[in-house]
Amino acid sequence: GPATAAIDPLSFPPGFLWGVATAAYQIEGATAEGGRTPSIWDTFSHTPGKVANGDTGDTACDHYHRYRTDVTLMSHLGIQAYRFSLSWSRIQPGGRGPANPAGLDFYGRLVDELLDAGIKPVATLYHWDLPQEREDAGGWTERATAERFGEYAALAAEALGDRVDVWTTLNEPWCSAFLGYGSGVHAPGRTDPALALRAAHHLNLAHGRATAALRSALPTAQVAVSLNLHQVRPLTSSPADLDAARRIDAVGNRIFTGPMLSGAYPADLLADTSHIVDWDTLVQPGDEAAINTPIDLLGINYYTPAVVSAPTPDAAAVNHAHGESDHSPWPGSESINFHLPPGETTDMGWAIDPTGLYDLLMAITHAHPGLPLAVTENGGAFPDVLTTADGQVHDHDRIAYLHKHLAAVHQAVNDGADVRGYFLWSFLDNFEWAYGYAKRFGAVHVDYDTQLRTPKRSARWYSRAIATNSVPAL
Ligand code: GBH
Repeated sequence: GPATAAIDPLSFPPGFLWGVATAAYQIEGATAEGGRTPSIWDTFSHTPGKVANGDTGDTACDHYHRYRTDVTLMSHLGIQAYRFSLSWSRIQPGGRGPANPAGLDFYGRLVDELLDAGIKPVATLYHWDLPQEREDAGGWTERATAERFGEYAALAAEALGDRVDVWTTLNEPWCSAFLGYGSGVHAPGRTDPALALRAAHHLNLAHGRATAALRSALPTAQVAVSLNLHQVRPLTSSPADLDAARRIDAVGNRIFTGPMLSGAYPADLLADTSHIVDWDTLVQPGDEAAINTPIDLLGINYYTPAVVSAPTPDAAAVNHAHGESDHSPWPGSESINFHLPPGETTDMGWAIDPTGLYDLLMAITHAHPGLPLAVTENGGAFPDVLTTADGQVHDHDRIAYLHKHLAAVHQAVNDGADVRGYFLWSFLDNFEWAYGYAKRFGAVHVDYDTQLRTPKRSARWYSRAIATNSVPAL
């Protein structure tokens, strides 16, 4: 009502950037067009038993062919920025050698369309779709992949840098390393804690190499990385639970923020995992300095907190945080217990807890004062209620989720966190990795038979947030 509007308690600072996010393999389809070669997600999704319902990204949202109307839809919703990812194997088939003009052309056309619509492009170089040929050569477990990634970054920067001035190197390297090579629930589906730690280091190095390549090609570009930092909470304040939280924070968060932001791997992480990997041969002289190349902004992807307690012998077997795998994604901390906090969950079974986002933004602000931040992903999967009467998708639970989390971001900004923007995950319902099309994160509904897009009620609500630069009432 008018009283609320007059007080206007939840306004964001002027210039706060409102966006939506997607990723190449989750929306593009057209996996064999324009010279694209297979990625590890093509291989994985076509391997029986790896993805729910045998779903693949072969067609996905057919965005490769529908990008123009998708941008028009973004424009109608008032979206200010679009965070998308580039498919490495479209731009550089096989992950080495010269650029593929058709692949670059697709992203060039997408970027032109965005700029015409007044939408800021935010390009992510890597959202989990490693060229299969690179995996056949060892993938992220091999140092050479980091070097190849730097070369790919240079090609992308050269072709798109005149029109894209915000870049992120990696999306959630924790998932690439520990779900890809540890628990195996993501591509390439390997399950070896030593390989997972090697992958983590090479992803860090890849971030450093790509940042250097972007800097030298594009001196004025903004360079960022998106991390799924875990908001780790001990179940109780017992010393054993506190130590469990410290260990998960080390191998979940500081394994990336340590070298990226502070120039070194944390000593406690090295001690916790020295029986698994020989860090002295893995980390070569100069690596930590290369990974520490300054960034302009840290992207934080947040969905749910992690509540942990002391290790027990049966933990690995009952741990819900391991997903559909007998293998832990937590090298050296396999027996730590993860707990689902009481209260509401999303369709993923993840606890809905906006205080986790607030605490995360404040913790990173205290640990790295002055570091500009952005929420580069936040959102929830909810089953859609599609009413035939008015053809609308009444996703009130998603609106409630967004409302609470935006209020948490607003509170963090008020309390001193330098949060520059927020990207809703996701623009469209899409291929939700191991869950296939069964889980819907979109603000826009996708009918996978017709490819019809229908903005949900949450998309309308988000439009109002953007138009008012505030958190609207429910
Ligand atoms: C992001 O991953 C991805 O960047 C995006 O592509 C994806 O579609 C989106 O989120 C939704 O999944 O296992 O119960 O302890 C997020 C991956 C989610 C992994 C939270 C760790 C912990 C929940 N992370 N998860 S639980």
